[in-house]
Amino acid sequence: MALDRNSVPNDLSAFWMPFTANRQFKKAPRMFVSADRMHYKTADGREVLDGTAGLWCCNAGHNRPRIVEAIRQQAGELDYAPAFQMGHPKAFELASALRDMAPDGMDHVFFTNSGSESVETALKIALAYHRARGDGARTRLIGRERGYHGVNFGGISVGGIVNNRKMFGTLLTGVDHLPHTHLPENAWSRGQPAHGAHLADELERIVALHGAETIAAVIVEPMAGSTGVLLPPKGYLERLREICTRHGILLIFDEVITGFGRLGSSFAAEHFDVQPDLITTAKGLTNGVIPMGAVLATPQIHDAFMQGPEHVIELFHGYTYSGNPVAAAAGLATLETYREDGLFERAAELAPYWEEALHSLRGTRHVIDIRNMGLIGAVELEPIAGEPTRRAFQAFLDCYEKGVLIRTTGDIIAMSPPLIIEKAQIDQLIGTLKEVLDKLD
Ligand code: PXG
Repeated sequence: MALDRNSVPNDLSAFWMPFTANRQFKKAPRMFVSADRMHYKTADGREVLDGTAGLWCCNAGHNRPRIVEAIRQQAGELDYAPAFQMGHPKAFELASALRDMAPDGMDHVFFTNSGSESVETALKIALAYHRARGDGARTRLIGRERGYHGVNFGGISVGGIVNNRKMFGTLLTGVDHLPHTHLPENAWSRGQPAHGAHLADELERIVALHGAETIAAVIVEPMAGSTGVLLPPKGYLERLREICTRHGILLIFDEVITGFGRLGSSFAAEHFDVQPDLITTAKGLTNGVIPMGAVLATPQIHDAFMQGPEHVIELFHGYTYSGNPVAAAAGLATLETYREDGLFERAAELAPYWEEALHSLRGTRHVIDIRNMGLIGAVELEPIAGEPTRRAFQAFLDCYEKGVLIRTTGDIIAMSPPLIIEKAQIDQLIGTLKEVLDKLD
């Protein structure tokens, strides 16, 4: 198929696009028509360097033969099998492979189809776990300001991104929030910032207010991605863990972004050496190619459900597509690709180069902060007075015209390239951004 403007459909009206300025987009559409390794190709035939791994998900880059072939084969062999009361081999194989890759003690895997569903699943497992143990008064869920846990009702209730919440009514009750960890004194931090471990003590205040015996779980992103890359202050996650343990509260790490090598380790839990009770994943699990998510749980949680008569369903939860065969095949091929190419190690090796390149933007017009860890980076811009988000979005559009894809949230530019990125491509990404910022109003 010719990759020119003619391949853009004439009628864009039916598709109500997610998290998109629909009217603006449809006046000047930005269409990708193919992708390979580090690059997208646009409908007008240009190559665009993928500085964001799609939406933080294509960690192995695009069009990876092992994944493509696994999907093709699986679709021809077993396209679908009922997810309830029936099984198929690949879902079990993938669960085992995930367990083997996960931090010690995350032995059980519940499949979902997205990060949002993983979050709902983890919250429900946390509530049901306490109830199964006769501790059913533990119904409160604690999130954090600026947290992103997907877009379903549980997720936006514990989440702390105001625009994602305010249009949608009263949400879950019995939810409280920790303060976010973004402190001005941490500006220009490389890796984990020095200040802010004390913010975990706010959990003690919440416990004192409500009573530990009413609190089921705390959910946080070990590194907050969507809100604009907020690293956990040194000692913060450890203290959160300690307080949760002391009060019998489950700790959920939402690793939808941080899972699968983004920080240079398989999971953030391993990277920070803090053990949660539940981990939510999605995105990189299948390299973004097929929708799939998973919740990892400890034996303590899993085994609490494995009681009573054996013919009775233990957890009344699941999705038509939980462990879908084609998704499971994609997941297995993805994990093999990560391992075969040593991509998590590669991310760790590249991280210092990435850090230097990013921080070379210090002093560039409009830049007020830079943050990084692993192959993640954020460049925060001074907003235009009275017009928040506008400057960063213009930077996004200009970068796209110049052949690199970045992502913006508010006035923060976030970058998270596939873990296969080359140093010269890091230079191109950061160099283009600098060029764009230098010219931006
Ligand atoms: N938890 C976390 C921590 C996430 O980052 C979700 C849950 C929800 O996943 P699903 O698969 O339901 O979208 C996410 C998703 C961005 C961006 O640019 C971030 C996400 C999704 C799309 C864009 O920051 N995070």
